[in-house]
Amino acid sequence: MRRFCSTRRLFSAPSLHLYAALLLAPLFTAAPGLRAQSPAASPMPIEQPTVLVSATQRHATSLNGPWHFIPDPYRNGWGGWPDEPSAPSPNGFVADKHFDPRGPVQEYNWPDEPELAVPGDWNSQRAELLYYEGLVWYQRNFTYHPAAGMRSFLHFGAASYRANVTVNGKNVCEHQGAFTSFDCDATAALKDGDNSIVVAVDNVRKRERVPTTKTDWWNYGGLTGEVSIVEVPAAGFIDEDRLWLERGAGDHVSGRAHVEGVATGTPVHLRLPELHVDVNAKTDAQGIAHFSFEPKGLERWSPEHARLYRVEWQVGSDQLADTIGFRTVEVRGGEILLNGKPIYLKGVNMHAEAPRSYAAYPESKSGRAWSEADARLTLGYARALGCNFVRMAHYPYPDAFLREADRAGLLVWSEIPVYWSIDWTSPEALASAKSQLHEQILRDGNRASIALWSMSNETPPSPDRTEFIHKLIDQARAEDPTRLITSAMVTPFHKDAEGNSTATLDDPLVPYLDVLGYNEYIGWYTGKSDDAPSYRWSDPSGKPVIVSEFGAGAKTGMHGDVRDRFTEEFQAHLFEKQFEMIDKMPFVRGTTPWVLMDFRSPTRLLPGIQDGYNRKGLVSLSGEHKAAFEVVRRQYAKTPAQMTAH
Ligand code: GCB
Repeated sequence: MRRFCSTRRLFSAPSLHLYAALLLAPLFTAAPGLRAQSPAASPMPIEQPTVLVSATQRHATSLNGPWHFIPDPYRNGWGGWPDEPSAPSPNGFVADKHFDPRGPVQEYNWPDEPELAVPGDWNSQRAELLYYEGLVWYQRNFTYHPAAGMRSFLHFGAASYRANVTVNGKNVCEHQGAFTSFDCDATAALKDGDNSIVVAVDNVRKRERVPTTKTDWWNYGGLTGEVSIVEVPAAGFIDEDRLWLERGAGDHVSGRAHVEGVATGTPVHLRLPELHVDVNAKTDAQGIAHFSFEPKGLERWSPEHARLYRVEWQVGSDQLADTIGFRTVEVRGGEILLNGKPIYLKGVNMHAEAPRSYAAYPESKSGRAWSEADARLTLGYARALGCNFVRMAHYPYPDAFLREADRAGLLVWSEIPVYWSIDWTSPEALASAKSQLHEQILRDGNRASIALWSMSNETPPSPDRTEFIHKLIDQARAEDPTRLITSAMVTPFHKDAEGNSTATLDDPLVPYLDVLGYNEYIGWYTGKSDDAPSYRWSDPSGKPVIVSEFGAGAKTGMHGDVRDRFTEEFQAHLFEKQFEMIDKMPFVRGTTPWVLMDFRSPTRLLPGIQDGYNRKGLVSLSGEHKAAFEVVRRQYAKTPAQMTAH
């Protein structure tokens, strides 16, 4: 198995392999010193997880449901020193031992430990874990019968932030990054019959992690995505597949599939039955088969016509099916083009926060969203607002959200959690940002909805910051040249000669981006809502701009004057004035008000009003529309021409 399997790219260049290996090495390779201090460490080498693209489309054995858990603030479960080893020792909680009063000292007992629902963050399931940040051990038993000739991968939708996975006492993989999916090859550790899996999940915030120590959202911990076992033929299987429509005239579709474990020249079969496409290609020395064809009668995917096609891949006995839409996105001058035509992005910001009106498990109260039902409900609010676009702030969202966006015809801004002040000179932070970007592009590369990869949000300009993000931009362009690159930035305001507040969109990142995102909070953090229409904006780059955040807090049901903060009237009035200003900014090609729905944030403390929630939602967590919802809906009912007629 490849050591750095997760670093191989569909659009790879040889140099990329090398730098990815070097950069990701410190994250994933055990420091020799640490290993040496842990004499009881498992002798079995730990494989790095891979990303099985389209894993959720394969037949799988679900491991969702109740798992036992042990919160471990003193980190005893590692089974020895050091405090944070590269892998759990068999002396620790990974041992599926049962307490015996006459046996040796045993200070935990898995069958009697309490349970948490998986998927699910631990914070929202148990009052005593609401503020818990640290190490939690998860365990469950399951019966499994490995099929002959198959390899078995443990699929994790997301685990926040670091996960060490152990099967039957054997370490099978470690992953870092709270939001992206990963797959661990557990073939050698699984047994026929009863099995035990233990996952150490640690969500401690650290300076060198991405995101870092401060965010305006809850640091949900736990197995927050679905867990399953996915089987693929050992003789060879597709671990990456991607198809895309080329920019330019005609309907030219290109594609690639990587097949793991086969000889050069292995045939790969691709069918799109609705388009009567039936083509073959052979793997090259890297295991990649390249495709190129021009289907007749292709209907392009768009918000008005979210056409998806069934796609079937086959290599030997491995079969993989998906549904994929075909469209192009590009920038021409100051325009964003979808399928060659200018589009105005009527959007809204989101968090992957589950609404309270839907709970997959009765004991869960909102928390990190993960399911198709969460996606349908929240993206449904965006559709009701009249959106053709959502900004999935500030981190990669569950696969279910992107698939729902594909079906709902919502274009997507997808982001990595390079948020506020990252430790720009830390190699570990850069490696983490790169691996999260890589895993996101790998998993979501086939989603027609994703138009923009966002590299960052509100990062204070400095040469180190710009260099860090520039590296991410280079990586994103190399891994996916079919989408646009953006970042959400902020700009200071100055007074011009007439006393008007002015802003120039000239962040040092601008030259590297295709589309500029600018966040501003006129009327909330700066200035007065009524003054917004007098602000003067200039965009010297001529690039299209998305006003990527603007908004105000409002508690549902709180009413008062437009000058009273946290009333619905204040929020609605602010949006009216904002749209008056934005409609006069000729370079704006999209807006995403902050934010679709209220969400938990430990920094929002105002008693009786915030109570631990950011209240800038247009919708409350129980789904009630605030007055501002209607203001945004009315704005989005206008035609682009009405919005840009100055
Ligand atoms: C911002 C951030 C966003 C916050 C928001 C707020 O600028 O990008 O993450 O939640 O403001 O509510 O202050």
